[in-house]
Amino acid sequence: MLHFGTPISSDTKSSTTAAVPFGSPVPASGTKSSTTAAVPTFTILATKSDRISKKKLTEPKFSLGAEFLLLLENDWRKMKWGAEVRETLMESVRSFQPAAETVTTARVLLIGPVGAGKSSFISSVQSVFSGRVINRAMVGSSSSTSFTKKLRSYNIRGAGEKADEPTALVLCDVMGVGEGEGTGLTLHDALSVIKGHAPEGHQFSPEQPVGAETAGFVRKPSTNEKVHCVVFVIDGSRVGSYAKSFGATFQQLREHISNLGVHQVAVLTHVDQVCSASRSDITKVYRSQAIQQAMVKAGELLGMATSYIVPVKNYCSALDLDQNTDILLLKAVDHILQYVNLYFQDNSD
Ligand SMILES: Nc1nc2c(ncn2[C@@H]2O[C@H](COP(=O)(O)OP(=O)(O)OP(=O)(O)O)[C@@H](O)[C@H]2O)c(=O)[nH]1
Ligand SMILES: [Mg+2]
Repeated sequence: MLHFGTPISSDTKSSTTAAVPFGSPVPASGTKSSTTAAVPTFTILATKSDRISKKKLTEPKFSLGAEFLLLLENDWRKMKWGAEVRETLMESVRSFQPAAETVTTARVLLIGPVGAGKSSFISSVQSVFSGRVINRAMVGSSSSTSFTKKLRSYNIRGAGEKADEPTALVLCDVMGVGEGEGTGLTLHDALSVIKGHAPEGHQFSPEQPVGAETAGFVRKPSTNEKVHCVVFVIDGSRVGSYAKSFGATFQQLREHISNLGVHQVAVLTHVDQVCSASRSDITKVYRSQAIQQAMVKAGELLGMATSYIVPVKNYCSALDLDQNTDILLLKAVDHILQYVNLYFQDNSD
């Protein structure tokens, strides 16, 4: 059985390298170059009797999770907001079809540390299509053990009057990856899900890896049953304090997943806790230097260029939908679907 930390055999490694289409660890300088263009000027939003020295303005001190008050003058990633943008994105997701004749739905797996917001992301995307905030995938509270224990697949669809409007998107929820060995999802089980061997509803247990003896084991999964894209979900407010072992775990996982020809992207959650200005106005998300830096940190953790990472604010405490929060979530889905179709392009004969 493969655990995180198990060395990758030389065979796997060589073919992995050949198959890895992206995501080789990005040197800090490379990552920086995509973002430094936006750095020059800052606007101070609140003063808080802050005796801000000149040094602080030019070299802002980054403290993750703290209230951070600096905003860049211009967005470092172009983004449009408003009702029309929301409707266009909704339509684009609704009309999405996997670029493969035999496949009806795109299966997307969310993987990430315990409590990162995987289930919340599924519920939030479902909320956007339902027209109201709902808890589809059960959400826990931040703790050291995963709240989600079973493999659950959610077809994103309209609710109420729009119940007959399913999208071709299926989001798969699994147990979170733990900090220590033997806690949370194992590498073996993560790969079993991606290959389509794990049955729906499978209860994860590090002592009982998915195998031929697992009830409902899918011996020969069809392309429909396999995962077509993996989304790493990282908590932006904790990205600076994750255990060092996570970096090795994720990079090992990424090598194996790339070897299966499955593309990966990442979603940075909890951005409302990284930047207070973005909490009150989510359209500031791409002006926040704290969020920008959290994305760079997430890229370093995952060995992934920041262009693969998108920020989101999940619906957690709000009871009503917000147009711009919807847009950020829909943008994330749109981003994911681009990489889903690369899977079909790569695997079409
Ligand atoms: N403020 C804020 N809280 C969030 C966000 N996303 C998730 N949360 C909260 O984080 C906690 C964990 O969320 P879950 O969705 O259960 O996380 P998970 O990754 O599914 O966790 P496990 O199933 O335990 O691995 C919950 O209390 C959520 O309400 C976010 O974007 N912003
Ligand atoms: Mg969960």
